[in-house]
Amino acid sequence: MLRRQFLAAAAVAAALAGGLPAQAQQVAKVGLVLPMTGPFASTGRQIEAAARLYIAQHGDTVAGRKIELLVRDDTGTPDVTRRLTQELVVNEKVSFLGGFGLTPLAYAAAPIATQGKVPAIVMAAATSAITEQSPFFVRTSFTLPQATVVMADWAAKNGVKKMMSLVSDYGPGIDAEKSFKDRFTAAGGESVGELRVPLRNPDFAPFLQRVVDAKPDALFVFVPSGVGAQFMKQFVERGLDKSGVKLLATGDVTDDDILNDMGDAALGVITSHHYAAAHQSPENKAFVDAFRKASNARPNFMAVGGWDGMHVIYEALKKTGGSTDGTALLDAMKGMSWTSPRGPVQIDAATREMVQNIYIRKVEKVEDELHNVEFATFEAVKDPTKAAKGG
Ligand code: VNL
Repeated sequence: MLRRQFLAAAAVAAALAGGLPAQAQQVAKVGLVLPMTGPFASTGRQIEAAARLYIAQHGDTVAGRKIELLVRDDTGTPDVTRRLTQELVVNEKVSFLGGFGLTPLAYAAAPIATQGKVPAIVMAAATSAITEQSPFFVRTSFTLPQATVVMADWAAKNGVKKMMSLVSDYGPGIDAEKSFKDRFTAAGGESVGELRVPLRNPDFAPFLQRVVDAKPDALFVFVPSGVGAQFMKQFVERGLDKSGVKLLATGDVTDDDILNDMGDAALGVITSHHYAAAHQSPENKAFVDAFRKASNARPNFMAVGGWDGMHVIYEALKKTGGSTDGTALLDAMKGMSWTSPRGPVQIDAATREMVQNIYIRKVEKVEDELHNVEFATFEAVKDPTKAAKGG
């Protein structure tokens, strides 16, 4: 009894002296699991830089809690994602998870977020089914079907009759292939071939030869962020840039991080996506300028996913008054809307997916740099594969 009283008194004294363990009351840890090395390191770099910029601009204290950012490198390997995510939840007791550079990495983290009841912000990976793997997933990137159906509509309306597709052979590529074909053929177009290229160490040459032989009006392409330059190089080597086959793609291919190094062969490529560094708005100008200043680089769509992911975390904490209860935070995120550097966005309360504008863009030279210049806007597009769920 005496000992208990003594301990209680000691705790009060410590609290008065400001010595209460800060962990328990004042910190909210955010654990980002990202590919910081390996073939998809650019995705990790972009997201980390954007998250740090967000914190630098908005302060590191929200609703009385100090935000502590922990960045872990999963090298793009699902087993490593699983181990690091587990460590962040069990040992670091993070209040938020985030990152997830590729679809298999998001899948690896899903059961841990669910078990730990930790909100997990998918800032990059874009296979539609990801958010169905955990009720604690909220996505601030996009889905491939969301970007792709817009491209298919545009192609059908702009004189393209015969299409081929070429995609990386995994989740987002399969999503892109299917949404394009379904939408384009429903509009009366014809698909004359669907090509799937391995994700790891892809050699596009034999696949591109089949495109040369089939001579479609257009080729629709999805490869993940970072891989587009290699694709473009082989596209040109096969002479496809001068063959009359129009190149259409999702914006992953003309990723702003690498676009400028692709050279003039990329000029005229038409893509659909939710973000371009060249997007014209005051919010985006401020974002791009600050990002360039902090990182000496152009932000790509991964960066905007990281930036908006931090926004969701900050605003959710404000709404809960600093409570880090996972379910309360999730509720706070559902239905949230704001003006992102990409344009107006909302987290669909029913699906936990972004409702956002999808832009059609064309690669053009702007002040001596290659840019994705937006020329048409499809407003407030939902993930079409979940449209029935509404929200
Ligand atoms: C994914 C989708 C990855 C789109 C990407 O870049 C991308 C994915 C790394 O879901 O794995 O641009």
